[in-house]
Amino acid sequence: MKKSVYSMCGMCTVRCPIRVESQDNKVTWIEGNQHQLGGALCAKGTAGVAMMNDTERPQQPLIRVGDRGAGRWRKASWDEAFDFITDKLKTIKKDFGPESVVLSSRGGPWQGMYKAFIHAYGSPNYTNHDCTCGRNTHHASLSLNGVGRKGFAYDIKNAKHLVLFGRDMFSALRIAENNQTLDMLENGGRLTYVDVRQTMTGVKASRFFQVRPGTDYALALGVIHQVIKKGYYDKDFLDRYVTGFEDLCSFVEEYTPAWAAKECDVKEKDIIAFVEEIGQDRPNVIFHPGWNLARYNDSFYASRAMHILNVLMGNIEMKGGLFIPKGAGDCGKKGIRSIDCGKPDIKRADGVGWEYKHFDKGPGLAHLFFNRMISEDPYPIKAWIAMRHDPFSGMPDPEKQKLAMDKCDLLVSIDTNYSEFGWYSDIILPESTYLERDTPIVQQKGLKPRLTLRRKAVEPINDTKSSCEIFTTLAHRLGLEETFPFTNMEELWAWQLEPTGYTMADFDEKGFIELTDSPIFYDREKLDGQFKTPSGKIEILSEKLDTNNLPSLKPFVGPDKAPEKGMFRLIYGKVAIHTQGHTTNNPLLSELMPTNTLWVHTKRAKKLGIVSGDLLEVSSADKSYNATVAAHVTDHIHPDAVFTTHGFGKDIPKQTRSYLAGLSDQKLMIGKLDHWDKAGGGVNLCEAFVHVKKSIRNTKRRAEL
Ligand SMILES: Nc1nc2c(c(=O)[nH]1)N[C@H]1C(S)=C(S)[C@@H](COP(=O)(O)OP(=O)(O)OC[C@H]3O[C@@H](n4cnc5c(=O)[nH]c(N)nc54)[C@H](O)[C@@H]3O)O[C@H]1N2
Ligand SMILES: Nc1nc2c(c(=O)[nH]1)N[C@H]1C(S)=C(S)[C@@H](COP(=O)(O)OP(=O)(O)OC[C@H]3O[C@@H](n4cnc5c(=O)[nH]c(N)nc54)[C@H](O)[C@@H]3O)O[C@H]1N2
Ligand code: SF4
Ligand SMILES: [Mo]
Repeated sequence: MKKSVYSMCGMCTVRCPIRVESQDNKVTWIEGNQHQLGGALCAKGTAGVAMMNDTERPQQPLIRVGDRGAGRWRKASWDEAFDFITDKLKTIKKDFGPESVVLSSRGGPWQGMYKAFIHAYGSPNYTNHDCTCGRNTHHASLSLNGVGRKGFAYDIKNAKHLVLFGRDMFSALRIAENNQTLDMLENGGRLTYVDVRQTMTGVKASRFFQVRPGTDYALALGVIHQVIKKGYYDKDFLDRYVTGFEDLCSFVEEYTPAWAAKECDVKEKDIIAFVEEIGQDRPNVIFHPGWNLARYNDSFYASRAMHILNVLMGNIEMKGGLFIPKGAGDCGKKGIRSIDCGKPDIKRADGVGWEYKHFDKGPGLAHLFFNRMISEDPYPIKAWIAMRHDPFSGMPDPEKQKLAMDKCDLLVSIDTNYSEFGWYSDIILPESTYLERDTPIVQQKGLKPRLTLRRKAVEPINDTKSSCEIFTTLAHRLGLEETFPFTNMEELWAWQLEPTGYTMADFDEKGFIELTDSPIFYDREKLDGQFKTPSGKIEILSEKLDTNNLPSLKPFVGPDKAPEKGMFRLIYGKVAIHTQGHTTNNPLLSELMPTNTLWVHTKRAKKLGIVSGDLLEVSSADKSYNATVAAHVTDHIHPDAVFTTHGFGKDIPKQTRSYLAGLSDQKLMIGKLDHWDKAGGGVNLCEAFVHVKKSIRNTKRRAEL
């Protein structure tokens, strides 16, 4: 039978809208939803079928029989798997209290369901991946604007100038954003790109700054200085909605473009010319606060500087600028119901909310659990459930994490693949791939808010279940029906839609329900109340930071120095054909890019006697971990750094295509769990250094092996 469904791609967390055709339970076609993406998809999006059909993914629940990490498993029925987990969770609750269970997930629109599960069980310890992703940027926005990093969206298409600091968007894709940027460029808009190396985005840019690693904050301060000096800011907006501008003016006085140029290894005249451009293009200039610049010591302050630059441009709540995402209420409509449960009134084990009072308590900070698990302070942690999260790939120093995880009686991985954490865990619950599962309905905020959902294109081809089924069943077995008051998807959808007046049939035409016909902008004269700070204004000086002994305007210090001469800073990034660590074993994508390499600057390579293709030995700063990878010698990287693509160096024999292929950046980041930004909370992943030398293993011999 032929079928066509609207759904959402699941090959990365962008979740592009798609349409999938199938015949006799086989997927025959995937394309981007014509109504939103005009059919476009990225290479990963088209590799979804290969993932679904891959036999190197878990195909039924698996219970560990050997030692942790030994890779010996026995197949189990779902009934047995649910019993295994619920029995252990009941015993742990009885012996250690419900707070001794942590649940981590990869955030996203369904995290409310996972959070509700762990809260209903009685633990406050929900966490997510964001300490290694956008936490600094999030906290920077909160401290300034009173709303987090998702409190603003960007109307790139209508902008005149997009400024990206290490936001390599044409590798680290979001299709809609890429399309908007291409439209902006076609309309004559400018793109300024800042990175420590040349990238897919840099080559499309009208201006490129190759900076010394970790100096974005200096560049931003130099730009702010010049913007203020030239008067290229929106005085009316500042008067109306912003406090602390005078303090900013005196703070940046010493940070001249000449100073910034020296710190960043760029030319003063280029900074001045750039400021002239944004002077012409404002207010339609967008500074993206980025992600990767958010992983250095001072990234919280670098991100704050980006947010401040947006404020100076006066680009908030306008076409071609930043806008506040709108929801059902803004359309005069009632919102959907979502699974929810209040947080238990117990201290979090990561210290967020009591020891660290200025951080968002929602997901806390995942890296702060590990030391506390080892010391059992404030209480022991006895179970870790990882839902669509691989702490051993997404967070540094997996060996240290294992010491903490060994304190647990139960490690659960809910994953579509074997993750590095899953391989070490006690039980793997295989989730059906995105093509084989339904999800709850979600609201997508924006200028035109909408309701959408993922719907299965085919029935699961293996003995797998959706996370919604998994959490609902676990909840029912643990007596938590009050939080999960439904038994199947149809009941859940009906319960969610009930207040809205819409029905499931309303999704049929386009795959989503638009809550309004035309974009909603707020009146710029009436933005009071939109900034959720104590004063209701955008606060350049934050009282919350002050009471936590943190400056609002921090003098530039610069990144860490290499501990020894000759070492390199290890930086990393994404490529357009892989997602984090979980597509390197995909049958199609592994063919397109089977391994990573290490980029080394030509001059440094020459000194080391390295040419492209040579095998290199790369060691962690303390030399306790070594790996071998091929060199990519290039002029297009700052000489202080080496660069690799994240997601390789996997150690899971069951995944034959990615097994030991390439280099793992996170395994080289020894000690980095304890190296984090006290103001922003993010892990300083980019402050890691490595030793690099030519390997004694020659390429020819390796090829023969
Ligand atoms: N060294 C280093 N560390 C990094 C990064 C880096 O580049 N280098 N990147 C950082 C960034 S930006 C992020 S966001 C984090 C990401 O860190 P993680 O969130 O841990 O990484 P992901 O690979 O997105 O997903 C984790 C797991 O989800 C599984 N998964 C994928 N799809 C599904 C699904 O549909 N259902 C279920 N149940 N599981 C699924 C994958 O198989 C994978 O095992 O890592 C961060 N850490
Ligand atoms: N194809 C693909 N797309 C993705 C993802 C994916 O895994 N694959 N992941 C998604 C996720 S979770 C995220 S968070 C985003 C990440 O999106 P981005 O942050 O844009 O992506 P990255 O590739 O991690 O990092 C971008 C760049 O930062 C540079 N960089 C390193 N140090 C510095 C510095 O000191 N200054 C500056 N200016 N640049 C520096 C690196 O060289 C790299 O080119 O991408 C999302 N999109
Ligand atoms: S960017 Fe590519 S992989 Fe990610 S959701 Fe969109 S189509 Fe899928
Ligand atoms: Mo991320």
